[in-house]
Amino acid sequence: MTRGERVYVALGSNMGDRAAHLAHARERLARLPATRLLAASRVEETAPIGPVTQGPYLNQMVLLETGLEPAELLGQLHAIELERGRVRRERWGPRTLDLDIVRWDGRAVQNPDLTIPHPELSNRDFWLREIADLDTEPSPRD
Ligand code: PH2
Ligand code: MG
Ligand code: MG
Repeated sequence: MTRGERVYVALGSNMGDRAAHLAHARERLARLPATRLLAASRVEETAPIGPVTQGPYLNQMVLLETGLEPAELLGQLHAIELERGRVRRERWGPRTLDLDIVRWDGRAVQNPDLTIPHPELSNRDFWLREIADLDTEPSPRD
C-alpha cells in the first residue's frame, strides 16, 4: 500500500461481551482494504455519558493508516458494527459496538452522515487520554 492518511477511530461497547466486541473490531480494522492498524490505546472502563441510564462502557482508540475515503471507511465501520449485532435504537443508548471516526489528520468533513473531527472530541476525557497514548506509542516502522 502507498502511504495513507492517519485516522483515529474510537471503539466503544456496553452490551454483552464488551472485550470480545472490541477484539473483533481491532481484528477487522487491521484487515480492511488499503488500511493498516498502526497502534491501539489502553482499554478503559468508563461511566456512561448522556441522558440514557445504561451500563459502563469499555472504550479504546486505534490509529489507522488508510487509503480509503471517509465515506468508504464509515461504511466499513457500520458493517463491522452490524457483525456484532448492533441495533440502532435511541441516540446515545446502549450498544454492542460503536465505531466512530474521531479525527482524520489533514481533513475536516461536515455532512449529514459524518462530522470530522467528531463533535464530542473535546468533551470526552477518555478519548483525549487514548489519543495521547497513540501519539506516544512508537509506530512499528520507527
Ligand atoms: N458513547 C455514547 C454515549 N455514551 N459513554 C461512554 N462512557 N463511552 C462511550 O463511548 C459513549 C458513552 C454514544 O456514542
Ligand atoms: Mg459514539
Ligand atoms: Mg457511532
